[in-house]
Amino acid sequence: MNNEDGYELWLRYRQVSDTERLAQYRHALNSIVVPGASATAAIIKAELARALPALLGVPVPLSHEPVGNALVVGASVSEADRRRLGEEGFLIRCHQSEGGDRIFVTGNTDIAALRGAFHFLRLLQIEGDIRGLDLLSRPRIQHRILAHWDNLDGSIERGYAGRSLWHWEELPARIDPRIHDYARACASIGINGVCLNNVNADPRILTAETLEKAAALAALFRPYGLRVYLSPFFAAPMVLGGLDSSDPRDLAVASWWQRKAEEIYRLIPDFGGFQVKANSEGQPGPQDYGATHADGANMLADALAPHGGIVLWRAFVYDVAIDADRAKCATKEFVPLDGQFRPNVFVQAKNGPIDFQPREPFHPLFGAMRHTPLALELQITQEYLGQSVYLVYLGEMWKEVLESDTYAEGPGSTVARVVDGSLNHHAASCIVGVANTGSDRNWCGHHFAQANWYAFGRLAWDHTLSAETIADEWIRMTWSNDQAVVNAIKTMMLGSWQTCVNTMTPLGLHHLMQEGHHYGPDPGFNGARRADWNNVYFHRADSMGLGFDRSSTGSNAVSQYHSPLREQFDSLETCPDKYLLWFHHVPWDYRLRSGRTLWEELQMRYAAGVAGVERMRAIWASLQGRIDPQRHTHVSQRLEQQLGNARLWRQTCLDYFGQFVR
Ligand code: BDP
Repeated sequence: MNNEDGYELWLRYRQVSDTERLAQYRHALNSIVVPGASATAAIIKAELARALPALLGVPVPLSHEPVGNALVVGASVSEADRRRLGEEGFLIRCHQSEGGDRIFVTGNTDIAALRGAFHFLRLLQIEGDIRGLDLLSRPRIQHRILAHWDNLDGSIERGYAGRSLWHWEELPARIDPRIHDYARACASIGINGVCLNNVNADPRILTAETLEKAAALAALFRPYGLRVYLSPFFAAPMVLGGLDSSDPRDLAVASWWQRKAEEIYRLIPDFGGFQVKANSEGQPGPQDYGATHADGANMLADALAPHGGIVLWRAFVYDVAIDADRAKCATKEFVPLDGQFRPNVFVQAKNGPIDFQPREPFHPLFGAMRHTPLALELQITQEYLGQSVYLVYLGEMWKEVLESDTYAEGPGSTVARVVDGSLNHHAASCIVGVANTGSDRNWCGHHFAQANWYAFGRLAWDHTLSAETIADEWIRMTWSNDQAVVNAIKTMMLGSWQTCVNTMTPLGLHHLMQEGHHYGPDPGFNGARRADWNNVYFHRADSMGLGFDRSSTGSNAVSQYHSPLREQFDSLETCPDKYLLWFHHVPWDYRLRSGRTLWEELQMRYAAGVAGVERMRAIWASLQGRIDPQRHTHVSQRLEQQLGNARLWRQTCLDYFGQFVR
């Protein structure tokens, strides 16, 4: 078996192994016709010309007219379909004609046809049945954005896979050809936006010089259906424009942003918009002038609106003056502003109310702002989940969030329905994933971290897909179609998130990671300037028990959830185990549903974290010889490291918490 380095991601296009399927595909695909002449059509042609001969093991010529049974890919649909498909939706349909059978992949635009082409290729890659195809697929969420926390110096905040792919210093004169492969990968899973820079923004992102660089990337991305977004620095009018204020209510400030927007759109006519971190962790914002988040967001929205741009205004704020419980701050700040935002503003919240922890309950904001479209921000890069050492499949975690019922409009008011706009009848919708890509040869540091990039795109397109279906596709494309291999890897992936939760923060614990870099355990950490940057703030261990009391007798964060969740979370008896220590300070000898005391359960969970990694390691070892040696060794080494770290977590946390147990 040839060594592989992971560069090809899920677009490996190895020859189909099932002989019946292979015969079926060879029969159906004598020729390819891509009638379009656009840059996107050229990308479709190149992809099919690369993929089909490799998958089928025979030449599949591109021709102007169908020869024999043919695949026809391009933008042309009937009037009736036109409306159903929207801009990016596609159809894949079989037709019989005299000259031969045809498979048509069509949509309203060439971009839609590109999406359909990748979908069709996926069917072959997973060795599915393509006879009698008749399918329509359109995205459930309109803006599906990868957010890169890349800095202009090439470093990546919370990046664990090398340096920035953009090579800012070389742009615009030279564009790394690798970026085409990045764009292909994004296009293949339906991502349609790329925010180029860190939310902790460098003001220089908006200089004329940097905008030229961004424009070069935007030009590359355009035919792949990817729009560019930027994270501006809110005080840019002062830093770059020499104004003496950045107050959003100041007309000179607003007109500076208008001119900046005009400059951007001259260079990037399809610019997506701004993602803004303001008045958060030291970033400047409207509150510096006594103005509100709505004032700030609206000013930027007004500058972008004439050009069709949007503002993603982040709700990651936790000002102690608002509430001593960090989990409550964002909802308290933003709910009073509901209804005040311009139509092209999204308020963007992380999945949970604290900060991308291994597990959190969903962010209560999702059930609390019906007049404002809410964007969901997920973190693909595993900042708090073992970085590029841990094997953690995040598809399951994201499904849990998406399927969480907010009860905002009664049962069935899931986070997914809030985010896709259907619950509150918003036409606009958006989901953002903090990217885990970098210059490492395998893109994501860990071969299995590629699955999270993949899963983000697939769920962003269709959040009704199951985590298992997505894993199945990814495994077949990335590793093997051998059913035994697929089953083994799926078993590893589907338990991996819970293993990570058990390893680090079982039963609703959160934020026990080492300061700064957030890898490894440090439950006793208490040296930070702010109370809520200390780990002891989050777990509150004492001789009485463990956990943050957010019940009605504590911080009352439960009140930010709708009934019946509020009551369910509020009571120790009904609060789900997985959130127990999130919402309650629980006595050490309290008996859980398992019959074990809290202290016993905690020991059991930390042991389960270690056992989970041991299990993955054993399964992986059993696959030796069925996976190429290079990737097999790489993953084995990572699992070994993960196991060491899981043991450290168990020991450190049990030693630490054990001190309090009487
Ligand atoms: C935290 C990260 C920090 C980010 C921040 C954010 O540690 O690097 O800047 O989130 O999302 O989790 O703004």
